[in-house]
Amino acid sequence: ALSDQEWHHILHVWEKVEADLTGHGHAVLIRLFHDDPDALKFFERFKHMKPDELQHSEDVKKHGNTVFTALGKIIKKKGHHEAELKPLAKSHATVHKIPIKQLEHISAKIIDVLKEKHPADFGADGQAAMKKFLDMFCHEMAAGYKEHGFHG
Ligand code: MNH
Repeated sequence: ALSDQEWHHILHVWEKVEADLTGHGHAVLIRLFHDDPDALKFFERFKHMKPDELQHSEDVKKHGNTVFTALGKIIKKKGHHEAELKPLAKSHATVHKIPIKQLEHISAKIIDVLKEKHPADFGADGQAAMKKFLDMFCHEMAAGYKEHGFHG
């Protein structure tokens, strides 16, 4: 579990993120698709797009907002996020079929983007706390996956 101090660090940088959830989510998706073209294959709606299209697509921006809104809802529960995480694990296991490896990839991109956009509000302690949270998130998603018989 995370300490109060760790949640404080995470919520501190998240307050900055919330000024532009779409921009942050979009930046993370673009980074994910660029660094790991395999990630794009899971998105029926985006997989035909070229890098330049992805960059400008309103649909990709909207999905960035969807992802970051969901993540923010989980973060704000400070560990009491069962009700938010369970449906996400279910959809990603049974509908989207996203390997846990991909969740680990996006987690690394989230940290990279926050480091770049908020150097003053996301120092070593904040980065460590966010990593701990995202590790827990991936771990709990994997546990949820197993309940649905998906061993991605
Ligand atoms: Mn993901 C849909 C949140 C990581 C692929 N994702 C959704 C939805 C939410 C969401 C919310 C819409 C509701 C639902 O279907 O459950 N996703 C997240 C979060 C993370 C995440 C919070 C991690 C952080 N998702 C990933 C990763 C991939 C992925 C990693 C693939 C590499 N997600 C999808 C796909 C959809 C989706 C595919 C369906 C998109 C569509 O509408 O066509």
